[in-house]
Amino acid sequence: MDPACYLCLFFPPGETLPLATSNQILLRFSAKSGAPARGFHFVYQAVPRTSDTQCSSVPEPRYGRRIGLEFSAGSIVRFECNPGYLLQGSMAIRCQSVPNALAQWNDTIPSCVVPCSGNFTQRRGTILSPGYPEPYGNNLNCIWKIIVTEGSGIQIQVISFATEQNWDSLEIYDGGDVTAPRLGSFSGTTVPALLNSTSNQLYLHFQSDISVAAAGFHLEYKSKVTCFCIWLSLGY
Ligand SMILES: [Ca+2]
Repeated sequence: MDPACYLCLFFPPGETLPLATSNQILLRFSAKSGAPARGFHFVYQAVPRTSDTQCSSVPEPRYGRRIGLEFSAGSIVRFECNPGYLLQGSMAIRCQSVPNALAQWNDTIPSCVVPCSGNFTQRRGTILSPGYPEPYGNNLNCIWKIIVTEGSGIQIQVISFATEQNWDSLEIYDGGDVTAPRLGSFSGTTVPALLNSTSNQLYLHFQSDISVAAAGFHLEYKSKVTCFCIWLSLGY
């Protein structure tokens, strides 16, 4: 016992007190005159109550959503990510009862991440810089390919763009690889709002150097059926 204390209670740093049995807890602190002591620092956390037939509640993944509100044994909760993000982990988890123990989910909650590469074949899509909306990492070398139906073109709309000027750049090629004509090389914050391909493929290459990052980018693309415009002009 610390001789400076009239009565001291010691908890080793990092020790967790037993879980409260209700949703309320009362802490009362009083000090009598005498020598001061160092005091205390607690952190508390609300913990979902579980039972042998009830799993812990499941939060929404960051940049995604949870589908399902039943957390009882046998229930399944599914997950989806926002456009541009890829689900890492299980798409669905199941609450299962455990003999003589609390019910538990059969897997951990997945996360939604931005991949540093990918092939896009849908008519519309979202391309984000890794980590978006947080700053991207250093030493990145990411490649995304967009391939839509032959005969279609691709239009990219730049929703936001910010990279380290001159050192981190996004290059867009009007075709399937770097041998295709370059549609543009973008760095800093100046980018045209719309970019149009002449073919049905685009190749995007993002490179960041060893230091200093920025918020990155958010691009939306859609395929444009060029023949449709001709039909319209012909009155079909
Ligand atoms: Ca940089």
